[in-house]
Amino acid sequence: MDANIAAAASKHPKPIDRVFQYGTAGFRMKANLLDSVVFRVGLVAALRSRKLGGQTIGVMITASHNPPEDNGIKLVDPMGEMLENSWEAYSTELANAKDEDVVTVYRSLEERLKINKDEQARVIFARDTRPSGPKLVTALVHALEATGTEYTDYKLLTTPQLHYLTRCTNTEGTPQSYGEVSEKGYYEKLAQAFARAMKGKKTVGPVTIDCANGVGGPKLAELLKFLPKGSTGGVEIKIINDDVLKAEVLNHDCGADFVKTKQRAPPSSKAGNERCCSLDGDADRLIYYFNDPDHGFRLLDGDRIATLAASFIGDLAREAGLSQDLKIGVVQTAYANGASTKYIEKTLGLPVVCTPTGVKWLHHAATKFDVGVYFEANGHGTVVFSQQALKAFQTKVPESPAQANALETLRALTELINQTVGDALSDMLLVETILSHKAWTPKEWDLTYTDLPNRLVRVEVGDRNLFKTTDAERKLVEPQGVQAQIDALVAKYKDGRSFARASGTEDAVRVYAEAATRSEADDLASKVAAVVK
Ligand code: NG1
Ligand code: ZN
Repeated sequence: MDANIAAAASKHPKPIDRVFQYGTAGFRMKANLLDSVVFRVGLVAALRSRKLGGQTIGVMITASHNPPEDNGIKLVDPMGEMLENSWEAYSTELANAKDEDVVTVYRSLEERLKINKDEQARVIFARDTRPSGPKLVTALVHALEATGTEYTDYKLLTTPQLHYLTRCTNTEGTPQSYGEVSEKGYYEKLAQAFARAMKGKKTVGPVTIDCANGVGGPKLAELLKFLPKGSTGGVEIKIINDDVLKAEVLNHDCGADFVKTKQRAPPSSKAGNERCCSLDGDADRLIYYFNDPDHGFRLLDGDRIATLAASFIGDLAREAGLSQDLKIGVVQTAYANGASTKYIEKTLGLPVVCTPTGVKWLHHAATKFDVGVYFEANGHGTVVFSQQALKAFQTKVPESPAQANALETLRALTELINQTVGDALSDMLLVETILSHKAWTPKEWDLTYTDLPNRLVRVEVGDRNLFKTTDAERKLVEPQGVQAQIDALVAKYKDGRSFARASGTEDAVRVYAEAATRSEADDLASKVAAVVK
């Protein structure tokens, strides 16, 4: 086998002088630099599977919201979660090995991690619509074949679909079965759960969905075939930006990242005051928005989706007579708007936990609750339910028709929500369900609280690694003295809050600031940026 791995590795040489790092979103860069990385991640996937007794590991080739010429790769653990933290370092180690050392490092990891050499490795994989995808798949397959790994190529999928399939594969035939192991099984599960959760409620008008010209377009079209039709019990969906044939239009002037960072609708969106939403390039982020006749463009971001979901599930738990038994909480990052945090704590009366940036941290913190709602402001998130919550929804004997109703809706939500990872298609159906139950237009949703004006600035610095944080990235411990300067600035602004941290995905430091007025938020951000620079 060593000879096979060495021979295959030599077909995927590492670019000289490149240092790779498995970051928050796996490995991500210009696609033409990725060949060796993908090959080696294939080796890591095989090791990881064997370490876990032959459970199936997922591999996703995507660069999400990044431009079309980029690509990336990340690993999915058996229950559909992000790769366990310590393995990021092993992936990084193998990705940076010299070509001639690949086999040695592979064997050394096997030894250090006490991996059984005879265990059969199993991997499933998929990719998004980028033109570089098929060639990278070839590199991955070379690694899987050289290591005698059993694999299934699911071709084009959204990232959350691959997470779903990974979990289904590993739970098939057990009491924890997560669903049928097929793409069709995913659509059927979502569609049936949506029909149950809607309970014949009416959706208020159509929703326009911008698919970022990514893989979400064809997959949403497929999902539509399974969803109930008509505004009663169903939803009318208008799809825009679903061109996956022209490579250059992916994420260009459209998609969730565009809408969130530019704070405006895609130019292609002709929407009036009806609700619209945007997916990102691999359909794991979702952002809503609409044009308010009085106030113009209004963004309903991840914080809004979190508050909407938490309030709805909190109400249902109360109606079901379960609020005393279940701990419901919300997990955010420092980028969550301060007004949303206040709304959750004060109005909804729910606890909020803040974690560092990166979905794996949020997900982990959310599992500490019975119902853990987590979202990054950029629209990536989901809801996770504990075993105790799932059991309570199944076994609680209702004492009234209203209780029975609430319990049935809760059960449907546990099926509708993709609990493995943030999933734009599942999250969209969740939002549509909640708006229908509340008979809300986006305007009512928007009125639940008022965002504090805020500004996010990207600051180019000499060395971003000098910036070390604590307190869920809200405070700098290094460089020394910088935090004191930020604190002094913040103190001068009403409702002021600001922090600086090194980006995990770009070579820059990000400065976030919010304050009572637009001009104060801008002012605070630029002053903090000047301190950091
Ligand atoms: P970095 O570059 O570490 O700020 C960005 C996003 C995260 C997360 C990751 C992974 C912001 C401010 N940061 O991280 O929320 O989604 O990318 O995609 O949006
Ligand atoms: Zn994404």
